[in-house]
Amino acid sequence: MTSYRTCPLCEATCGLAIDLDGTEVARIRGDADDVFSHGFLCPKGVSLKPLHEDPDRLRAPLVDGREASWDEAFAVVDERLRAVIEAGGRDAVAVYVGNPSAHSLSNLVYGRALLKALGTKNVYTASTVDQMPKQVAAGYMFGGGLSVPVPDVDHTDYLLVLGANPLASNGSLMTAPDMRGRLKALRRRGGRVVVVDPRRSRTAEESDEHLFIQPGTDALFLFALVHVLDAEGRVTPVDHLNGVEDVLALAQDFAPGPVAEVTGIPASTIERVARELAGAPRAAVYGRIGTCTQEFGTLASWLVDVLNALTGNLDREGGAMFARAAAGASNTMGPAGRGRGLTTGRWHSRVRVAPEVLGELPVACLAEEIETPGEGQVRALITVAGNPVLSTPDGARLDRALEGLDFMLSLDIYVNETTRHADVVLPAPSPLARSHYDLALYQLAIRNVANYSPPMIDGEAAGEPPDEWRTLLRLAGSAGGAGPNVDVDALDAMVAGEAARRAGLDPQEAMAAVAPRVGPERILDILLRAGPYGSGFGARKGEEAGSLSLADLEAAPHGLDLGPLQPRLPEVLRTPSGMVELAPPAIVADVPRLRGALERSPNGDLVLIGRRQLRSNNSWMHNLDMLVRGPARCTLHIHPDDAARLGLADGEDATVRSTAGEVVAPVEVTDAIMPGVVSIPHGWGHDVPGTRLSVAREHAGVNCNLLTGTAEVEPLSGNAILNGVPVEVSPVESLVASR
Ligand SMILES: Nc1nc2c(c(=O)[nH]1)N[C@H]1C(S)=C(S)[C@@H](COP(=O)(O)OP(=O)(O)OC[C@H]3O[C@@H](n4cnc5c(=O)[nH]c(N)nc54)[C@H](O)[C@@H]3O)O[C@H]1N2
Ligand SMILES: Nc1nc2c(c(=O)[nH]1)N[C@H]1C(S)=C(S)[C@@H](COP(=O)(O)OP(=O)(O)OC[C@H]3O[C@@H](n4cnc5c(=O)[nH]c(N)nc54)[C@H](O)[C@@H]3O)O[C@H]1N2
Ligand code: SF4
Ligand SMILES: [Mo]
Repeated sequence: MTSYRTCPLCEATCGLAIDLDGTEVARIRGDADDVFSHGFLCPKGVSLKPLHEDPDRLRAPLVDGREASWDEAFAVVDERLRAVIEAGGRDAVAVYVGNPSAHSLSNLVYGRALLKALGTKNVYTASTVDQMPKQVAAGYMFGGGLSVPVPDVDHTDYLLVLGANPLASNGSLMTAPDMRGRLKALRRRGGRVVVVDPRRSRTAEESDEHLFIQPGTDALFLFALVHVLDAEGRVTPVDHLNGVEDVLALAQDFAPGPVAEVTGIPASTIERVARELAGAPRAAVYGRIGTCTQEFGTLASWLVDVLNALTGNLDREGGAMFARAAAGASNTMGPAGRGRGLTTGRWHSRVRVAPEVLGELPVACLAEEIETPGEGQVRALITVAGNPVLSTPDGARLDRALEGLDFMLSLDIYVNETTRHADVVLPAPSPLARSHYDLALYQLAIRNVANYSPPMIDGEAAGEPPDEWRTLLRLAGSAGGAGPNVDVDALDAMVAGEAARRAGLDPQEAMAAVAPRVGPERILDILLRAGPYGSGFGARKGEEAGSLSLADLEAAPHGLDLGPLQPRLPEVLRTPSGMVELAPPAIVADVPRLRGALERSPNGDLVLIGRRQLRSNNSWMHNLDMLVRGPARCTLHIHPDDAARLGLADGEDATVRSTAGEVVAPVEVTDAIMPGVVSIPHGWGHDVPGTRLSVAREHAGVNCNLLTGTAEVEPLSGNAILNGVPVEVSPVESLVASR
C-alpha cells in the first residue's frame, strides 16, 4: 500500500510516496504527483524510514532516567512543577521551544495553550538563534511577523541571494521544494543568480556570480546598493510606501567606496549589481541565516525588502511577494490593510533587561536567568522539541545551568545533549504515526498550496507514544493547577473555541460546523473554512466566497495547488498607517551603529561562521547511519593562505578559541572559503556522557556553539550573533610539541 504525505523535516514540504508492507516501511520515494514538489526529495526524506525504526528513539516516558508509565510521568511532572511555581511564582518556569515545533500543527496550536496556562514571561525559542531579525523587520514594515515577502523564483529574471544556501538547506523563509531545479529553470530562461556569501556554497557554485563578503557586513553592502540606485536616478518605488525619502537620506552615508573597504566587495561590483537589479525586468533580493544571525541582522533583513520596494519589485510577479496561505495566516484575518503593527518590549528579561519580541525573550539570556539568584529566578525548564545545548550560544554555560535546575521536563524523541538533564522526558510519536499540515510554512511558500497528511500508521497499535497535542494539553492542565489528569477532550474544545474566536468566528457555530472532528483536525478545518479560500462560514458572498475545507484536502493526497502568488498590497498590511513603513523609527535608530562599522578595517583576525549540510538537520538526525556515514563532516574550513600562515595541514586537528570557549576540530583546507574566515557547522558535539544516541556518538563532531557567546545580542530582535565571531586558530598544541 502506498501512502502520500508531506515530509515534515524541513521547510520545503516535499511530497513523499511511502510504501508500507504491513506495518513496515518498505520504501520512500518522492511523490511525482505532488502539486508542489513534483517528485523531488532529498536524502533526509528517505531517512524517515530509519527514523521511524531507530531503536534509540523513545517510545515511553522517562522519569529520572527510567522508563515509566504516562500516568506516573504526569504525576511526577505535576508535583515537581507545582512545587517550583509555588516557591518561585510563574516566571520560575521557563520554556524553550525548538525548531521541529514549527513543522508541527499540534505543537504550534497546543504549545500556545501550554504557554498560556504557564503564564510565564520566560518564553524562549529557536527563533532567536534564527529568523527573529527578519520577523522584526517584517513586523515593522508590513505589520506582521510572518508577513515576510518571498522571492517569486519561478517568475523572476534576477535573484540576489545573501547568506542562504538553499541547495543544502532546501530553502528557508521561502518554502520551495527543489530549489536546484527552480534556479536551473531561472537561468535557462535567461535569468541571473548572484550569491553573496563568505563561502562558495553549493548554491554559489551553481549561480552566475558569487561575491565573497566579509561576515556581518551585508547591511553595508545593501545600503550601498540603495545609495547607487539613488545616485543614478534608478529608484522606482512601488505604491503604498511611507518613508522613501528617509531611507534615501540614510543611504547617503553608505557610498560604494567606503563600503567596499569593509565588505570586501569592490565598489565597481556594487555599482554593477545595483544597475543589474534596477535593470532586470523582474528581480528579487533574498536573505537568510547569514543575514540574520549576525551583528546587524535586523538592518540587513530590512534592507533586503527596502531594495525590493525601491526597485519596483515588492509585491509584483517575479519580485518578492506575499503568500496567501489557506489557513492560520494573521495577514488574512481581521480588517484588511490596517492593524496594530509591531510593538516590542512589552516586558523585559530580569537580568539584562532585554526587551520581549513577539512574545519571547532572547534565548541567549536563558543561562543567566537560571544562574542569577533573586526574585523571578528560573528554577524549572520545559523544552519542547529543542536541543539548546547544541543550538544556542555558549552551550557549555547552558549545559552547566541546566544541571542546577530544580526541575526539567523535556518533550523529545531522544535523550540528547539537552534532554539528558531532564528529570522527565515525554516522547512524541513517529512522524508517520501522526497527521501533518504545514500551518506556518505555507505562509512563506512561493506558490499557494495546501496539503494535509493523515497518520499512515496506527500509532497505538505500533506502540507509539500518544499524539503530542494530548501531552501538551495534559501539561497545560498541570500548569493551570488542574492536576495531572485533566479532561484533555474538554480542554481541546476550549482551544478550538479560542482558535475560532481569534479567526473572528462564533466558537459554537464553528465547532458545530466541523463536528465530529476533534484535535488538530478540528482546528485546521475551522481555519481552512475561515481562511481566504473558505466560505468564511457563510460570511463571504459572491465572488469572494470559496468553499475550501479539510475534506477537500483529505480528498487530495497530492495536495491542492491554489495558484501562483498574486499581488496583495495594500490588503496584506497590518500597519497602523495602512502603508508599508520603509523607515520604521526603531530600525532607523539602529543605523548609527551600522555607520560605526564603516570605520572598521579588517585587521587580519579570523572570524567564524557556520554552514549547513544536506544530510543533516540541525542537531537531531545524526543518529541515522544513512545520514552520517562517510567522511567526517564536522570540519573546520579554512582558506589555504590562512592554513599556511598558521601551519595547519588538511586532516590535522586545530584548536579554535574564542572569548567564550575552545574546540578541537579537524582541518579542511579549501579555497571555497574566503581568507580571514573559518567555518564549522552547528548541531554536532555528540560525545557527552548520558545521552542515548548510539550512532551519533560514533560521529560526534564538535559543538561550534561552545565558541559563540551570549554577551551581545542583536539589539532589535534579541537574536544571537552566531556568524562573524572572532576566533584564534592554531595547530593542536600536543602536535606542535611532538614535532
Ligand atoms: N552556530 C549556529 N547555531 C545555530 C544555527 C547556526 O546556523 N549556527 N542555526 C540555528 C537554527 S536556524 C535553528 S532552527 C536552531 C535549532 O535549534 P533547536 O530547535 O534547539 O535544535 P534541533 O537540533 O532542531 O533540535 C530539535 C529537537 O527536537 C527533537 N524532536 C524531533 N522531532 C520531534 C517531535 O516530533 N517532537 C518533539 N517533542 N521533539 C522532537 C529532536 O530530538 C531534538 O532534540 O539551531 C540554531 N543554532
Ligand atoms: N540539510 C539541512 N537543511 C536545513 C537545515 C539543516 O540543518 N540541514 N536547517 C534548517 C533550518 S532550521 C534553517 S533556519 C534553514 C537555513 O537555511 P539557509 O539560510 O539557506 O542555511 P545555510 O545553509 O546555513 O546558509 C547560510 C549561508 O550563510 C553564509 N553566511 C554566514 N555568515 C554570513 C554573513 O555574514 N553574510 C552572508 N552574506 N552570508 C553568510 C554561510 O556561509 C551559508 O552558506 O535551513 C533548514 N534546512
Ligand atoms: S528537502 Fe526537506 S521536505 Fe524535502 S525531502 Fe528533504 S527534508 Fe524533506
Ligand atoms: Mo532554523
